[in-house]
Amino acid sequence: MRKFFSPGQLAHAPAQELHNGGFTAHAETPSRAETILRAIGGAEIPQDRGDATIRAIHHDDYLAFLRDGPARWTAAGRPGDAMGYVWPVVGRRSLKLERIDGQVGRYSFDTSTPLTAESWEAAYWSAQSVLAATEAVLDGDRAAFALCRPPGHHAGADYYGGYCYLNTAAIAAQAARDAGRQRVAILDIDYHHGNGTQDIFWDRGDVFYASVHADPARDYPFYWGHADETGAGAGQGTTLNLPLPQGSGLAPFRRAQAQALDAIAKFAPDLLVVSFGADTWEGDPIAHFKLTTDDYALLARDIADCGWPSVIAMEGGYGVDALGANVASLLSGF
Ligand code: SP5
Ligand code: ZN
Repeated sequence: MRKFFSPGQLAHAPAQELHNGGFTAHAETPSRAETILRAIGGAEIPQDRGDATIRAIHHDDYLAFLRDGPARWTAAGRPGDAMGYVWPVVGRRSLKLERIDGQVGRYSFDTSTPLTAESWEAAYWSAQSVLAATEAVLDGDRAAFALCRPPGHHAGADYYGGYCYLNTAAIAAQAARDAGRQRVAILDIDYHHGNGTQDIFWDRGDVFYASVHADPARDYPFYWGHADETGAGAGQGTTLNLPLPQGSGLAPFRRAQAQALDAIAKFAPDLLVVSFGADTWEGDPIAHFKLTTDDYALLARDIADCGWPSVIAMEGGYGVDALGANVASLLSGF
């Protein structure tokens, strides 16, 4: 299987995140990518395929903010990485905000995701990695892996959060649509609900989004991912959320994934994007499922058995000691 990663994805390294009332070390570290690369025997460096597909998913003003926000934050005299401290309550208006402080709240939704001077470059190359993997699959490969880091599934069309800035799974799906694939499905098996992906395709009938994740009644991102969220308009019925309780291991996870795959089979996709998070691993420091390293190979075989050409995009996974083995296990199952 071809695998893609760019060294341009490494420099992004926020110092800390604000969580549970205090600052802690940022969990989404460059070492995550390094340990995965070692375990999978390296990766190809993607070519630069430009920003057309990125701009088809994300708003231009949002992309400009990702690029220019850190320099404006520094110019405003702020020390450290840019991070919001005021957010619009749902339904409040977003007016023409001039100060960086207002804009950073306008374009983000949590305190886990500082915006650094290196964030844009890393997110851009993370998107290039998934575009390269998508092209490989469009050209006939059964499956390809993009080591997306920073991850993507929490980023919406005009917001970042959850360690995510550009939605790589959405960019892959859009690239497949633009290449003429009529129906694309996204299977999201990160521990957390992929709120950004859901939002992006909420009212589109051409992209099916199915997610198995920790019940947002108890887990991040809380405000999305509940079972009654099913899409709207042309996308009514093309969102499927399968929340599971904390502590879930292989049996309930595999059943839920099978339910997602059944729904995707009825949709009959031309191509599948797998948003793969290894934060479902039993030892993950910020999550609470009980999958083992061997379980990933089994879950991957269940997906591969469906026979859809598949782009695998890396999402979360913070137990760095086992992260490489967990990713290698998943890829071996494919
Ligand atoms: C892609 C992905 O898995 N994003 C997950 C974002 C979850 N952020 C909320 C929880 C933050 C917990 N931070 C603990 C830091 C320990 N140093
Ligand atoms: Zn996650």
